Amino acid sequence: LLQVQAQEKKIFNETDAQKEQRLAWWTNDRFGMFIHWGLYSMPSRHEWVKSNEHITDSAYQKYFDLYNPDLYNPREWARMAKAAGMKYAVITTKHHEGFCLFDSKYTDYKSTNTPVKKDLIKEWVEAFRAEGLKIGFYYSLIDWHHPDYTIDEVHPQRPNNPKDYDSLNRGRDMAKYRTYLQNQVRELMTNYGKIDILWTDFSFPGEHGKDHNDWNSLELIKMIRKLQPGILINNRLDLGEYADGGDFETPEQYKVSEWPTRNGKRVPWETCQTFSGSWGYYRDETSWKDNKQLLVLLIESVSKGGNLLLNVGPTSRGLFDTRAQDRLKGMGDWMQVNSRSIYGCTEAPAEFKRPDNSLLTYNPATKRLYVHLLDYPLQRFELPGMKGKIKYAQLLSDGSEIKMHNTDKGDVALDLPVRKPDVEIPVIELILQ
Ligand code: JFZ
Repeated sequence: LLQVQAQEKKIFNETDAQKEQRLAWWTNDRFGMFIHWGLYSMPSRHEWVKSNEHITDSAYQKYFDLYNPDLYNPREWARMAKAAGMKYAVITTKHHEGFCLFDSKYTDYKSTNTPVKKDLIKEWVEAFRAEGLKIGFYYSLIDWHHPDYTIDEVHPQRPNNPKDYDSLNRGRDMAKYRTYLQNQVRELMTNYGKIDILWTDFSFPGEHGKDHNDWNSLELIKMIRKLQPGILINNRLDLGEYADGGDFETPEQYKVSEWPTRNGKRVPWETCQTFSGSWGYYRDETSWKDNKQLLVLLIESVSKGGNLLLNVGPTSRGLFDTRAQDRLKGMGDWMQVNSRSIYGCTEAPAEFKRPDNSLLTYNPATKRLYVHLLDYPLQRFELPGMKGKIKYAQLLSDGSEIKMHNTDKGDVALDLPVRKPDVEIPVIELILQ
């Protein structure tokens, strides 16, 4: 028992400073690419299509039999991620449908057995690493294909009448699934070199749900930490307060109102967001966000101390569809001149008041404050309470000086150019005293 406790201590009882150190690259980099890819890119109507439409295994089989992303070129994906200003990427190695994009010893339901015949993850890891991006694996705890995985409330074969769960699940054995899960995660943590992030998904406690007991989350996290000591693990293993619940929080698809806390302390967090609503490629979806909205998501996350993991759902041919490419290009055009307000930045200290229609970020290392102008004002722009605090002000877009005047009320007024700088959201860089 003592030995077990000592081991747990070694795995979990990091000091705050050690944890901060382990997360340092991630809190600096701020912006990553999420990739949801699987058989569901073929029906092209949501990665949950199997559950949403109650599709049986045999009816879903045609996608496996035909899966052939013949235009797959992960080096091209990595270049696009990098050009957009992203520093890390997380790909679905297996989503809820159960299909593995990697060559697992423990299943036949994998890409190597489809017409494409490749370990898609292996090529992906090599390509993204070669472009200098950090590597993350998404792994679905939920599995709608494995025969031992018990039918729960989100399973494609869930019953209309809750009384039928027991009879439906006769013969299914979650203990066997747990072993499968542990085996696959071990493969992912062993066969692909250094992995920077593991993104598990997800727990949904309840009578017909799944929680940490179903995954054996504690054993899983111990194994992962042993095999990949530096790795960052998200918070979807249902570990509660144990091990801080995970290395970072993952609020999804909505904007956080303020920096999330745990026991009164601010925690590292990352919001994941889609271009259009679904994560997997969805051909007919029309709810695509525009470039400005996506930039606001990034800036707003950093302004509250968080990261953005922005999702692309590649097509079944293996391409980023043109709508996704346009948006990545939009992010890249902005990041090319403005990334100084993103990398290494965080929430601004409370002494700096946020002017109307703006978002603030702050770089503690360089002591520079960034004002993002969401609605470009006409010429005069006031910074409340900033008198005596600013050494120099310039536009990030072209490095041109912005003249400053102190006002009688203790504010600083800036003389902005009448013509809006040629970027979606102009940024003022304030070099503080
Ligand atoms: C999950 C998946 O079901 C989805 O397909 C996608 O992979 C996404 C990134 O993660 O969806 C979730 C998981 C957790 C919450 C909401 C949707 N949650 O905690 O609110």
